[in-house]
Amino acid sequence: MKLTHGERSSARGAATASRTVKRVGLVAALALATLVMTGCGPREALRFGWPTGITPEAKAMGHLWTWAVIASFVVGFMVWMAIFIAITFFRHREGGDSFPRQTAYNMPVELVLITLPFLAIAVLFYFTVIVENKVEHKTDDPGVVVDVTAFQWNWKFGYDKIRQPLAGGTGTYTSYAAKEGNPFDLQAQRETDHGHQLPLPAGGRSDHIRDYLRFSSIETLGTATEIPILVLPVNTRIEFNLAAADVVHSFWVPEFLYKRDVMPFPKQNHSDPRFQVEKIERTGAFVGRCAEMCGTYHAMMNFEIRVVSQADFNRYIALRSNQKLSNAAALQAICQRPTSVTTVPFETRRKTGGKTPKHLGDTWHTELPNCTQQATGVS
Ligand SMILES: [Cu+2]
Repeated sequence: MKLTHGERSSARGAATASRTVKRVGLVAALALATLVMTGCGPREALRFGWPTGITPEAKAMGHLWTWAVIASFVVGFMVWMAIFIAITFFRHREGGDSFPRQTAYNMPVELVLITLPFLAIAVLFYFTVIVENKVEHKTDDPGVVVDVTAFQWNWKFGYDKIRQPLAGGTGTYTSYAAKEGNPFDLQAQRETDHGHQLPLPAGGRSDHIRDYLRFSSIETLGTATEIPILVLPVNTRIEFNLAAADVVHSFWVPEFLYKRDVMPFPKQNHSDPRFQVEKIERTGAFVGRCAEMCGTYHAMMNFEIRVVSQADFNRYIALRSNQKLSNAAALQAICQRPTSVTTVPFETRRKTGGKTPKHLGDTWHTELPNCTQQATGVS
């Protein structure tokens, strides 16, 4: 049987349509396969690449991000459809007028096109402000106040004050802030005690102008051979008080989904150096990094946050303050891995002989196996 011209072209049209359906099906199948093969669950996929948050603030930001991306997809889909309709149904036809019907000054259309984007902005703005207020919220009674000092190119952590009991209520604060003497002398003394002279935080200048820097009787100092581990209690409000001894750094813990610039002279730079997290919801080890380009070894300016139970944290502080144990020794005494499990110190020698360790341990389970806790020296 012979096909007429019209029948032949409609048959061709049907073939093209089925090919398009096949292609769309293939793309959808590939997308699904990618999702399944990467082991992503729906929750994982909806985070669109963000880390799992470990604070209520991080969770709120994660949800805002998820909904903002979904909203962008909806708007994007509407725009793509509008483009598709325009290029499909309103294309120039053979023998048609040179201009299609013009619809400028169509009031209802203009109003819709102005109102819709403003609505989208207003909704995004509203939820952004709600989440921002939650993230920036501070109370007067955090469980632990930590002093963070960033310097080229490492970190120093000190415990400014700790409330007892840690869990809620009106406890009393114990302060570990070093009040007497020139803090730079204290620092120099400590570094000499350590066995070898290290440069002072303020680039070796023992000047007195950096009076915003804080020093504590319990400090953890990162060096070229040791990643500083900041030990914190789980389920406790923590305040971070940031200060830079030299240039601008940035305090970033990816699992907090939050970073804040660490400024020298915060007052003169009109910056608020304090922020709080309501609580860290789980124990474990979490890497922290400098997120502001601060010089040659910026990329190696890593630290670790080690979250332990409140009882272990109390023991850790007692061991460090009463028995003057080092950070590593105190960690070991509370049955925690004494060195970082999330990152390694930067090897400054050119040849490492491939000795950089790859597997440091389980970041979710940092307890030492078969370990009994050491006495804290207090009853
Ligand atoms: Cu830095």
